[in-house]
Amino acid sequence: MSADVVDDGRARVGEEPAYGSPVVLWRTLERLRPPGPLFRGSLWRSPLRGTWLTSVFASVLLVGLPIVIVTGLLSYLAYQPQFAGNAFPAHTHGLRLPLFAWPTHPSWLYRLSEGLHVGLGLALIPVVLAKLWSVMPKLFSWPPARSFAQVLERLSLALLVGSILFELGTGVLNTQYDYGDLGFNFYTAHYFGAWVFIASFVLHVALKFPTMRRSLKSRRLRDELRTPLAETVPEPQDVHALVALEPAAPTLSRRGLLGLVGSASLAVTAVTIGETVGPRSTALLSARGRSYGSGPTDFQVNRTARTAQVTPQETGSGWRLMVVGSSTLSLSREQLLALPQHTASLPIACVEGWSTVQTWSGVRLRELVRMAGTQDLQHAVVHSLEKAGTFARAVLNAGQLTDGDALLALKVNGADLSLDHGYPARVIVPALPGVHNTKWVSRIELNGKLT
Ligand SMILES: Nc1nc2c(c(=O)[nH]1)N[C@H]1C(S)=C(S)[C@@H](COP(=O)(O)O)O[C@H]1N2
Ligand SMILES: [Mo]
Repeated sequence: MSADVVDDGRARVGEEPAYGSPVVLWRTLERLRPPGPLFRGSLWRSPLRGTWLTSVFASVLLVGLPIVIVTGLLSYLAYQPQFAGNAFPAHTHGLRLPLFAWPTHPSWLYRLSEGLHVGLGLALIPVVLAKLWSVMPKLFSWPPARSFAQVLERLSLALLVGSILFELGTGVLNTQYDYGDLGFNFYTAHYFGAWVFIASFVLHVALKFPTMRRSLKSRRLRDELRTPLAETVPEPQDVHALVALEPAAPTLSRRGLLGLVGSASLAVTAVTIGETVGPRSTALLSARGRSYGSGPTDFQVNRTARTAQVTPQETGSGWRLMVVGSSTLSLSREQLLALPQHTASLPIACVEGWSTVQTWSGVRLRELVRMAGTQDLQHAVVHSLEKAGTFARAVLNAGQLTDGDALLALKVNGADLSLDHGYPARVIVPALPGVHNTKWVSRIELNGKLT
């Protein structure tokens, strides 16, 4: 039996099913074809669909998606899930990567990796959609499978398509909702979805890579980019059953389609990149395109003091910072300001992709560690005045506590922190994910209890 039957889902009644497969089963399926044109392949008439076109989109994703995957896993590692309660999936069960102490150098490490994760993830959405469009007819091929091997292949495709859409969907929601309640834990969902995606992606690449390579060699991109609409003809029929059986006349050239998808990617980037580099006002698609007044404290605020239910009473003259080590310190803001001050230009890089570099001044965390004293510093649990909320506490590793630029910041850009930016004091540590730069700090427990 020829290979074209195996991979072609379209009607070929009368041909023999794959050798060794339970003939009756596939035959029966064949007869159960739903009525209407959808499952007959005649509805899909774009003359542009074909293995080469799909392979072009595939090659872009083959380069881009691994970067999104690796930076996503880096984000997981940066959250330091070895410290229980660090705002990351408490329930990752066996799905843990080898964990290590997340470094503090270079200070832009998390800014770059998370900016790439979110920025590239968004820019690839048009390419993912284009590739799904290009293989649409396969979704409606009938019978859905002609062998058990094909059943498995199609199941893995369902997982692949389902998980990429799920990851893109949850990712976009998280960038748009300021950690609003999505009705589920974003971290857990995105993390487990990622593993389903990674597994099905690796399998898919392993199965399809030879086809993609062969197909990319079958036409020259340069020639396609020179072919106008008038000369646009369908790709030759092949075993992959993507080329329309009854192609319509082209209304768009292949270069037109590639240009459209490429422009869509560039457009997404153009209206989001401002949240990381460039003027923030250009970040039209970003939930952080707004302004926070003028002056030194005019930069992004996700969670305001009001939302966090932190009141001016709690942050007023009665506020004290407790540092619990071998001894327990209680320090007023004046006492903190009287300690040696250090200034550093450091980013806040949010998991949502936005970042901003500001000039922070305050007391070095290691100075506080020295003053309170501790034996064998492993970590510190930082508590906020905020009572509820995922980020009311964070755990820092020893390197993050002893880095010379790691601060309990009291000022930003020469001015007192604003209440929304964490007044009276907040944590700012180089290369630390935004979430762990705790605002409205009330207590720092050296080697404190992890829960
Ligand atoms: N107490 C407290 N600290 C917090 C947060 C918070 O919700 N509560 N948000 C964190 C997050 S997610 C980021 S990105 C940074 C900057 O957040 P902001 O934009 O709300 O200032 O502060 C972090 N510190
Ligand atoms: Mo964040």
